[in-house]
Amino acid sequence: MAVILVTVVVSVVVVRRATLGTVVVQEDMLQQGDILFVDLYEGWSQGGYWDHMAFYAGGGVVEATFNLGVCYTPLPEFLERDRPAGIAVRRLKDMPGREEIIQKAIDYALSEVGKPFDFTATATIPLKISEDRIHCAAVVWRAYLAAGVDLDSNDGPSLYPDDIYFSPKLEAI
Ligand SMILES: [Ca+2]
Repeated sequence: MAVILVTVVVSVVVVRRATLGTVVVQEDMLQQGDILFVDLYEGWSQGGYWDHMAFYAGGGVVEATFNLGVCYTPLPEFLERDRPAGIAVRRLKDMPGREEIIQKAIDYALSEVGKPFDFTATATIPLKISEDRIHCAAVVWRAYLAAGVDLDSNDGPSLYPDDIYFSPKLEAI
C-alpha cells in the first residue's frame, strides 16, 4: 500500500512539473500585456501551483505585493527578487481587436498602481469582488476585464493565479 501511495504521489509531482514548464525570462522575449507566473520554491500558495503573478507593461511589471499593494516594478528587479523562482510567461492569443485589448489592459493596469493589497489572498481565499483592494491575480484579471476579456478559466468568486494560467484565451511563450 505504501509503495502504491508513493508511486502515485511521485507521478502527480512529475506531471505537475512537466505540464507547467518554466522559462528563463529575458526582456527581449516579452511583449506588453504578457503575464508572468512565479513559482517560489517555498511558495505559500495553497490554492494551486503558481504563487505570484504580474502584468508586463513594458520595461517593468504591474504587480500587487502584500507590503506595497499595487506597484510598478522594473523587470530586472522583479526577476532578481525571488530568484531562484520558476517563471512562466503566457500571452493573449490572436483575436479580433487584440492590439486595442492589450493597450486598454496596459492603461488599466497602470491606473491601478497605488491601490492597497487585498489580503483575502493571504488570509484564506483570494476573492475577486473588491475594486478597491487588489491582489496579484486581480491586477491581471481586472486589466484584461476592463478591455472586455475575462481570463478567469473557472469563474466563481475566487481568483487564483492558476485560474488565469489555464485560461484558453492565453498561450505559452
Ligand atoms: Ca476562479
